Amino acid sequence: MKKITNSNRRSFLTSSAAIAGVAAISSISNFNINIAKADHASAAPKGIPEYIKWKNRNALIIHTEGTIETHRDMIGNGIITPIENVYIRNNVNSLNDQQIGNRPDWKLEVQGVQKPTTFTLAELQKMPLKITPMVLQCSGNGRKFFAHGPSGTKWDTGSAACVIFSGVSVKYLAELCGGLTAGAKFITGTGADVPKGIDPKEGAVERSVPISTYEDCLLAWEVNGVPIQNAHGGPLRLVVPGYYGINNIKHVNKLVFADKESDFKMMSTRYRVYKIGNKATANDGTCWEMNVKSWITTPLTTAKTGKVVFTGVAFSNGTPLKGVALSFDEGKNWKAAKFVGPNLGKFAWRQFQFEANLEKGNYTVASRATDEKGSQPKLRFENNEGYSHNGWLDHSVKITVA
Ligand SMILES: Nc1nc2c(c(=O)[nH]1)N[C@H]1C(S)=C(S)[C@@H](COP(=O)(O)O)O[C@H]1N2
Ligand SMILES: [Mo]
Repeated sequence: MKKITNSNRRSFLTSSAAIAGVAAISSISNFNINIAKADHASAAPKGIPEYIKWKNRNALIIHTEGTIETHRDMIGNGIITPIENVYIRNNVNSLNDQQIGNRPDWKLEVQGVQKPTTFTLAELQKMPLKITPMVLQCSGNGRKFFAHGPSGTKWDTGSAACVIFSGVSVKYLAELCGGLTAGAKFITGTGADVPKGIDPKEGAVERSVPISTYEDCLLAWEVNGVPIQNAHGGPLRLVVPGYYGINNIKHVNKLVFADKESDFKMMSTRYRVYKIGNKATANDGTCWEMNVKSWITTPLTTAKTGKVVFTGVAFSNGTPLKGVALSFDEGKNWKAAKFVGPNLGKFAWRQFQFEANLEKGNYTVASRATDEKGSQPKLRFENNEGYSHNGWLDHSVKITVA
């Protein structure tokens, strides 16, 4: 087993930057009713796997049974992505109702605190609420642009969404358990969706994030105002705002505060950012904080001459956004777009718009977001697995104006 040394470890963001409800008991039964509706809609639309038949077929690109993305222009214009349109990425099949059992009885074990305690969902739901609008994005979003053909789903822009998670603060829970044990440097969450017949160390989704996320993390049971569906990790999900999708553990049943990262494969060698052709090691950067990113969502192919309104989204790891600019000449000149709609907090994305007056012709239009730490780079950062792509050139759109 590889010895893990944490001192020289950095999140990919850092390394790439260097290179370039308080639910009353009575309402818990309603939770079950809502879930039943969502997970048991009458018939699955064509091409939609049975376990997510409640999803909006028109909004989705089905890569495989467990990897489904949102069309670039189907995230909606209301900042928050409708849950029927939100992407799905499963390493392991989602738990079904039978595996989950009676939802209020779902158990979460908390360790690495003064008084290790196991809580039920019903108990968590009586605690003070923490509500966080945030971007959920797979670390492989944009992988389709990598020319070396990395294995894994060839996501375009659609393994990303902006959603609102509601639950209880991880810090609140730890304090209820007498506080952290001395020397806690990481928060580790484990999913109950352990593949059958495989050593959990090899197959279970267990990830660690730095203790610096302590104040932001939550254990969520609702998304966009409804109980978290099975496919999105119900009944309880660890949410780490500003961090890539994989750190947001679905079906979480264990939370550990420790001085070391998990030695499970999902942490030690998966989701590592390393040179093309190399093998992953636990010393390569891991997919933690998201880098600053934006993309245009409409128009994507054609427009009429005259006034053309470009719309898109921009976000960061929580570092305040300064703005978004558009270029029609591959980055020689940039013009400021304006943000529209309310700011839902540092972890949510902002929608931007830009009005252009365009004559007949072909245009390549790029968007570039800037936060207080810097701007999106022009090019992707090449890496074996095709992670963390935030280059503006690949994400530009080619529009024919007629
Ligand atoms: N337990 C568990 N958590 C998980 C996963 C999983 O397969 N099992 N997939 C991860 C990955 S890679 C991503 S991108 C997000 C996807 O979340 P979504 O399917 O709700 O959109 O969940 C993460 N959390
Ligand atoms: Mo992911």
